[in-house]
Amino acid sequence: MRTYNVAVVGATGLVGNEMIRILEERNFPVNQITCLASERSRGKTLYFRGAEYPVEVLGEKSFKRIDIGLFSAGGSVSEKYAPVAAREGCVVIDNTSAFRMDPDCPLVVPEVNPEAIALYTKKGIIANPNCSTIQMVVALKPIYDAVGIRRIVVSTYQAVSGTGTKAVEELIQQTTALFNMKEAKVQVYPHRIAFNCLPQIDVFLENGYTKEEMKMVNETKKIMNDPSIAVTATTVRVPVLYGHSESVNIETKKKISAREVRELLSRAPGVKVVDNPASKEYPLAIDAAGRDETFVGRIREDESIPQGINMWIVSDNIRKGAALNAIQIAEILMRDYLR
Ligand code: NAP
Ligand code: 3JN
Repeated sequence: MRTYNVAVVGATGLVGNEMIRILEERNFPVNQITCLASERSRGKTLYFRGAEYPVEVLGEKSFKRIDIGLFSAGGSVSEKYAPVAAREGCVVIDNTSAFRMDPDCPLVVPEVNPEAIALYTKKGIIANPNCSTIQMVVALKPIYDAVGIRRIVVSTYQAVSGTGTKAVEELIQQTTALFNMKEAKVQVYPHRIAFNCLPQIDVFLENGYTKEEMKMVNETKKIMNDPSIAVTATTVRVPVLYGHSESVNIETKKKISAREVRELLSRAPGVKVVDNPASKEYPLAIDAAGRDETFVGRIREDESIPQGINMWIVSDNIRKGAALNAIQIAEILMRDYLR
């Protein structure tokens, strides 16, 4: 069986660390792992399969003899180094927004559009969608295939881990400080996140939406390969450590009942239905953390329109929302394209 040289760019970050863990968990056929980060990480080490690896500083020469590059060190790093890696023959799976809307780069969620991976030969770069988009399309694709979707209205409740290591530390620091009657320092977000909700994720755009909201709109249309779906999003940061939750309302093209949606989703890849209101069972971020599935519950008909469904979708934003999705892409890549 062929094995692969894999580089993880941003290996010391929340997403990069999870990638290394998942490569090990899923027994990905790694020949050699290269852990790359910035100057700040010089001298650090990381563990893979019980062995210790030095963190190397990312540079122009980092991709010689690398087969697969898993990038999660921010958009500007990807813009600069993904093409460098691709020129060396490394296939890049990029977790940032740098190439998501590039028509020559596939934007892939394995449960939804695995066939799109074939386009990777154009630039050697495959884009991983935004975490909030991934979990939503995993749950919506079976419904789209069954009855069509005319419109999606989504509101998100996003965990601080989506912003990275410093944001996780900030929520813990602020919560601890407030319990001890001390000052809660505000550094990462524009306002205090502890005991609060912030209706702003990423920067505001001219249309009044945030960049995160427009990522959900544009990425959903590209992944579903249907620019006619109407999508509107409100993205909110909440004081949760891991697990993004979403309230999703859809208008379908043909009528579908809540029971039929439950049945469809109970057979859908990557989805777990948790929907038992009588015993107060519905998806919770604290239960989704550390898990691979996208959890769906509170499935009910929208009684305000003839063909509407409401649901609550929860997933681990660092696993399915980032690292796991990227490695699932790599698994298809090696199985169908790199042999
Ligand atoms: P994080 O915990 O803050 O980690 C950032 C990582 O990037 C660290 O390894 C850091 O290395 C590295 N890095 C930063 N600047 C660099 C540079 N100039 N050269 C080389 N390495 C550099 O952040 P994270 O949560 O892991 O997220 C990282 C990125 O992944 C985000 O910026 C975003 O683009 C993407 N992301 C995507 C999703 C998604 O929705 N699919 C979700 C989360 C994150 P040092 O430790 O040396 O600073
Ligand atoms: O905030 C979240 O919950 C997800 C954040 C994702 C993110 C954070 C910084 C930069 C992204 C992304 O993946 O869209 C980016 C980016 O690459 O633009």
